[in-house]
Amino acid sequence: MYRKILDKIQAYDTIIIHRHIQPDLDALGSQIGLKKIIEDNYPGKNVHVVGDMTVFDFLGDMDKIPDSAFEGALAIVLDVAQAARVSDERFRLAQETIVIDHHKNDTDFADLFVSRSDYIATTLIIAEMCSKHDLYVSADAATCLFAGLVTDSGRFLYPSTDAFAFRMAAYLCDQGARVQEVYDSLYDEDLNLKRLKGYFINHFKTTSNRVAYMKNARDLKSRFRVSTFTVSRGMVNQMAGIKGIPAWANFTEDDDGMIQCELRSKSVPVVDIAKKYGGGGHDLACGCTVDSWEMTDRILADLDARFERMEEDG
Ligand SMILES: [Mn+2]
Repeated sequence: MYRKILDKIQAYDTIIIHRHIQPDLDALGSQIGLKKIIEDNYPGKNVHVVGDMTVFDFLGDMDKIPDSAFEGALAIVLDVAQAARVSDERFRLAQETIVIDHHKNDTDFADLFVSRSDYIATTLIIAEMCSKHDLYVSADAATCLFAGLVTDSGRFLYPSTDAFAFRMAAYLCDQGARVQEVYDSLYDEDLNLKRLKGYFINHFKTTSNRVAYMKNARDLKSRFRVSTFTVSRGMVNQMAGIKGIPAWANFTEDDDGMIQCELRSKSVPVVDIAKKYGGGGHDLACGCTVDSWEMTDRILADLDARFERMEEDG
């Protein structure tokens, strides 16, 4: 399968790399890392990265390219398989599209789909492709891939962090990944972010079966001067790692009045609940978007029912 990807890269002069909207470090790390890898191993090719940006800008910037750049180009889409969630929809203008993803979703647009839903990060797929095919991985590229691995594994804490993840971490360190630089970027926080975390810890509620949740109205963002993404994806795990709380959910109103739902669970899969409301993701970390607070109550009721028999587990 990796051979097929590399053959396609070889065949095209222009390669444009996409990933999902509101990128996390797995999306950006695999995107910017793959760009560097292609540039280093296939000199002379035009490689571009496109999409919206979030606070995670320390790995590099996006490129501004005209529509004409997509003509006859290969588009590679990373860390997302559904067209609606791809940032910069101009991938549709490309001649051919490859999707490389580790989520449990099918693709609805790819010409070639490489899916590894048992991998903890998309950057691991890129890293494995490089190690298996002896591609040169610079220290910069390795740092990008490591950033995706360390964040999508919850700093190597999530239960699905396996031997393969650690082997790939070692491989990336061997290629010169600057681990300390990644951690410095992750842990040196703005004061307003620290205060927002405090707010979460002090204000979350629990359902009768001890599912923790937060409902964040729009004004919370202006109060703490942060984005929807920061409140939604960035804060959900403030409710993680608490004895007796098997699952937690974060509901955040975005600027369009839609409510972004982030669902997390310690060990019992909840992704079917996210899917029921039009979303998806991983077994234990998934999400969906709904259009009313009433819908969030339905999601909470479903989550609460899931943990009805689990009270005694604590
Ligand atoms: Mn990912």
